Amino acid sequence: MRGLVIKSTGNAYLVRMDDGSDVECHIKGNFRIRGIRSTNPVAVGDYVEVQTLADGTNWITEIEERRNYIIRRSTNLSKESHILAANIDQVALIVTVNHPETSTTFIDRFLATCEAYSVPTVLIFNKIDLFTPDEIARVEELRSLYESIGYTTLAISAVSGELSDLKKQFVNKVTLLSGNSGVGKSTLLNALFGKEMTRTGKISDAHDKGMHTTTFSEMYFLDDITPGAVIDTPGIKGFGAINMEKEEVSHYFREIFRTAQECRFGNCTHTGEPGCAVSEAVVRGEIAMSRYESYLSILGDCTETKYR
Ligand SMILES: Nc1nc2c(ncn2[C@@H]2O[C@H](COP(=O)(O)OP(=O)(O)OP(=O)(O)O)[C@@H](O)[C@H]2O)c(=O)[nH]1
Ligand SMILES: [Mg+2]
Ligand SMILES: [Zn+2]
Repeated sequence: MRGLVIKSTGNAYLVRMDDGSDVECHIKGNFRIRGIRSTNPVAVGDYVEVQTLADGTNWITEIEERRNYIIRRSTNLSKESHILAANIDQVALIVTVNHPETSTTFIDRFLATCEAYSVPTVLIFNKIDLFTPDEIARVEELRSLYESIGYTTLAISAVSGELSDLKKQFVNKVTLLSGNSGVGKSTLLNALFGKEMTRTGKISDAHDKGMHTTTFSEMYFLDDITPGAVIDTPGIKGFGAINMEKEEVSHYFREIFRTAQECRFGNCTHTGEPGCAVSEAVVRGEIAMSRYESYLSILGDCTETKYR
């Protein structure tokens, strides 16, 4: 019978079958999907075929072709990658300018990956109840930067805020919640539901970082957003961008891609070539230095992977 994977703990999967029942399933050790090398062959959001054996155990035997998915390498150099979720309508990337601080490199690497897989992304700046005026100014500065590039952004407080604008973003869509540990993904999920659906954790006093409280991915169904759903996932540290060709990287930075049309050379990598419109726009402040640095950092990974 067919079903939808709604929870993944790494070694077991919870599948909502077409008849509405939830069934715990396993996969054979040698189960692999052609062409994708990942630590998890099956992800939340996958539609699968399940067979029940005589001993009552349930096994995933097939995965339907994915409409899309988001994949990341755990570190820049690791060859193993991990599928965050499959068949999603959008990513809500939760970020915080402090407690913990999400780096712009992380944001940009994440955004570039979503561009590569053509998944729309909403940037959600959380914990605004907590911030000093300077930190609020930083939130506004980043929001206007990403809005100017063409992203939708929101500033919210998952603990004390009014979330109706946010909820509108989730209606009729399957949304993947992602971000660093401790930014408030699970807190936001609980706030959307108005009750405790999943555990949340403290920020460590010593490091001002999350403690990796959520250890599995799970899809939650909320009446108000039906037929949409929200997928809470474990916090992630680095974001090693997926394998990209050097020439391809600029395609995933919208403003760099637009500006690159004016570069003198068609194969310009925007790293010091004469007549480079991108470098000029960076100097004039029309392209943010932080974005340009993120672009260079992914470009660096490409070179590194190639010569290893
Ligand atoms: N002041 C304030 N605290 C928040 C807000 N959102 C989350 N927190 C707190 O931040 C801490 C971490 O929240 P979680 O929801 O567990 O974070 P997470 O992103 O799910 O973290 P992982 O599961 O480890 O990836 C908790 O102590 C929350 O109460 C917010 O908007 N304002
Ligand atoms: Mg969590
Ligand atoms: Zn150029």
